[in-house]
Amino acid sequence: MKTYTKNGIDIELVQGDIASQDDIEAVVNAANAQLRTGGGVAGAIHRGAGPGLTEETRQYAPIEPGEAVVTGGHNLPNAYVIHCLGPRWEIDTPEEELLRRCYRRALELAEENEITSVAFPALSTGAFGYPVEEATEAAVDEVLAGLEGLESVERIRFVVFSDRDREVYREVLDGRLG
Ligand code: AR6
Repeated sequence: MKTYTKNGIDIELVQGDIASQDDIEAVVNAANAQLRTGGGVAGAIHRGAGPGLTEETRQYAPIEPGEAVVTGGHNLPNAYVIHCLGPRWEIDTPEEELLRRCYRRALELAEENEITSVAFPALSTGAFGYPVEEATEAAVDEVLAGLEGLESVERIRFVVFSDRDREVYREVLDGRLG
């Protein structure tokens, strides 16, 4: 794990499984519009949470790109899941604005629920096809832009799956915060 600090907030970079972040209060799901299970992050989160999660999300579906909703964590080691629908590359436009809105809305929901720690996967960069370099810059810049307004959130973690994604995040975070 690599840790950076800005505005008194810890920003962490971890390589691993979003469904195994047991020291984090809220994990973010790379959701689909129906808020059901799927591949990648959504599959891992729904498997870890169990069927109670789908029962809870049903009332909120469908959501639009850029939107987010919060639920309990059920059988996950986290109290909350914040479900974000990222944009599909070259389909949901403008992609950068919609992707940034996901990160912003997730942090707003964390604040409304007095959550202290949030872990984000690399939204939209898997099945949704958003190029990882551009997505990482948008993610990091939007999170950093929102730090000053945070009162309850003390720790934000980026969770990446692949070696390559770790390198991309590392480079962007070092460039902004190193
Ligand atoms: N933990 C952390 N990161 C992961 C994990 C995991 N367990 N699994 C994959 N990744 P994706 P999207 C990485 O496809 O692009 C779903 O099927 C992955 O390598 O999960 O927003 C939903 O149902 C990639 O870097 O999310 C939606 O339909 C990143 O997480 C759609 O895919 C995001 O990949 C959402 O697509």
